[in-house]
Amino acid sequence: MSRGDRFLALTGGVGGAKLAVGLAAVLGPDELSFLVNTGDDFEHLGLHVAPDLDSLMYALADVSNPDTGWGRRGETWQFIETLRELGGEGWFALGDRDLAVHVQRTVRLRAGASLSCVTRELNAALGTRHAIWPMSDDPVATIVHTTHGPLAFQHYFVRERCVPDVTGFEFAGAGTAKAPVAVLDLLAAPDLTGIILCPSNPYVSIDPILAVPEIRAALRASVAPVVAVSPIVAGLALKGPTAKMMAELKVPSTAPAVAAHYGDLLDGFVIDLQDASLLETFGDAGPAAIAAPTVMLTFDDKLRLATIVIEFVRELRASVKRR
Ligand code: FO1
Repeated sequence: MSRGDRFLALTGGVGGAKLAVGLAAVLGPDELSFLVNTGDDFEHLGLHVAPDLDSLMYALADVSNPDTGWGRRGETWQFIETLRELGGEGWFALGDRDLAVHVQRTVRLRAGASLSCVTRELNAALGTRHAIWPMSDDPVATIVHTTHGPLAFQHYFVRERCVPDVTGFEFAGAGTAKAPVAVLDLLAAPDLTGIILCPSNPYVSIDPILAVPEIRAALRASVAPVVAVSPIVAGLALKGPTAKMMAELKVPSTAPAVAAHYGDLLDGFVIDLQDASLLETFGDAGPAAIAAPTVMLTFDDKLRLATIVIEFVRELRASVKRR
C-alpha cells in the first residue's frame, strides 16, 4: 500500500540492518532509501572491504549469516584457511563467496567507478530492490582512540576484539567528504516523510555519517522529522560494543543517554518496552519518545518494529513544526 511516502534510513551494519529488513518489507523501493556508514571501510590484502554496505546488502538480499550478522550464509573458508597456512594476514575472516564481492568492488573502483556506482551494481547483481548509498564516495576512516593509542577501526573491532578502552573517535577525511547528490536532493525534498536512525552504534556507525558536513546540514535543514531507535536495551547493547564504549566514555549506558548523544537533531526516539519506565525522563524540551518491542530475533520482530517506527514518523511529520 503506497502512500507516496519517502523515507531515508541511516544505518551501520549488523544491528541497523535488522530494522532495515523490516523497513524494506513495509516500504517499496520508491519509498525508502538507505544511507550507510563507510567509516569501517578499509583496504585489506589489496582489496576495498566495505563491511556495513555488505552487511546491509546481504541482509536485504536475504543471504546473510544469521549467527554473525556479517558475511554470507553457507559460506566456505578455503581462501582464508589457506592464507593462514601460508602465514598471511588471517585475522579478518574473508569467506570465499564474500571475497568475490571485495574483488569485484576493487576491480570496478580501480577502473574508475565511484563507490556509489559499484554499490548499485553489486546490489543489482544480488537482487536487492532499494537504493543503498554510501555516505560518501570519498574515503573516510574511523579511528578509535584507546588507552593503547589510536587504532584503525577494524584493528580495534576485529583484531583487538574491542578490548582496549576507548577514549574518543575520529573520522579522518569526513570534514572534506562530499555526500551523494541524490541523498542531498532527497533530504531537501519538501515531501520527504522522515529520516530514521537505525539502532546502530551511535559512536562508530551513525556519527561517521553525521560527520560529513553536507549530510549533517541537510538533516538539520530537512522538513522531515528525525527519529532514532535505541541500540541500548535495559542497559545493554543487543549487538556489539556500544554499552562497553559508553561505560568507557563515562556515559551511562542507557537509552536516554543515546538520545542525549544525538541531542537536538532528534524529533523522535524509540526505546524498548523493557525501558518503558524511562519514558518519563524525556521532558517537553526533548524528542517525542515511545516504547516499542525493539529486540529483533525473527523476521516478524523486524516487521513489527518497522511498522511502529514508520507510523511514529508519520505522526511526527503531521504534528511537529520543524525548526
Ligand atoms: N567481524 C568480526 O568480528 N570478525 C571478522 O573476521 C569479520 C570479517 C568480516 C569480513 C567481511 C565483512 O564485510 C565484515 C566482517 N566482519 C567481521 C564484520 C565487521 O568487521 C563489523 O561487523 C563491522 O565493521 C561493524 O559494523
